Amino acid sequence: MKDNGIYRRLCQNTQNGQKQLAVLIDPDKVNGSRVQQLAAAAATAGVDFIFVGGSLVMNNLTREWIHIIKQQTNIPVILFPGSVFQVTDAADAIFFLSLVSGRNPDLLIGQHVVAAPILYQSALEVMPTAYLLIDGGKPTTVSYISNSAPIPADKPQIAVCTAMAAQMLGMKIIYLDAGSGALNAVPEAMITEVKQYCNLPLIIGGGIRTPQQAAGLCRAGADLLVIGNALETNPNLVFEMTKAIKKL
Ligand code: 1GP
Repeated sequence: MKDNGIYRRLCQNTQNGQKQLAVLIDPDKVNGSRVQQLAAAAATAGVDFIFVGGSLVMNNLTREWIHIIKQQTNIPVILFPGSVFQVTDAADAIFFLSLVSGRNPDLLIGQHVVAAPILYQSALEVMPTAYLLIDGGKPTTVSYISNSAPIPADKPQIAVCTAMAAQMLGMKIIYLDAGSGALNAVPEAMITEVKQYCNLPLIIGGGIRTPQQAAGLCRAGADLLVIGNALETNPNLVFEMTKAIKKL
């Protein structure tokens, strides 16, 4: 298995209490010039990671967009794939996501078996990640496509037990996602409780729109925030977002 230093960097920043920001680029929601603009803004703002992927992707542009990103910046690019079709070794690493909040065997282990031989031969760093879908106030593409129920937002104990089990199974990252375009981000109380019981890097995404909200989620215990929609429509928001979390 490859070590491109990505997981080590995530852990180091987490241990140092340095809050991190990732820009999520969904290949379908942007065109080439928007990708270029987002990557350039991310580089200037000091963003930590760029994620590329989506739960349902119609255009086969993942590889092309990563090449554009790589021309703009050397920020590590991590695949955030909705399916095995999005795997490309143009990126530096991949979240090997297991949808542990759901009970769909294909997304717990099935797709992983199909992807394993491809990943084995690729240059990607593979990061085993427990992916927990949290109810964000409306149905999202990921809940529909994954055919799985999200964890209710007012049941932090379910998230805690799920994250604990994932850590005991040897997963290396916990990712709580309210889903792209969620009305409500993951509740701060849930983040705090999960962080209390798990000492893995904690990623939070879905429905994050303002710097104030981002700061609150970091104070609650998030180590890395992921923002997609809000930056796709306004790339310059990345400057305020990084300022808000880096000063914590
Ligand atoms: C990634 O689902 C998030 O984890 C992205 O959500 O597009 O709402 O920022 P937004």
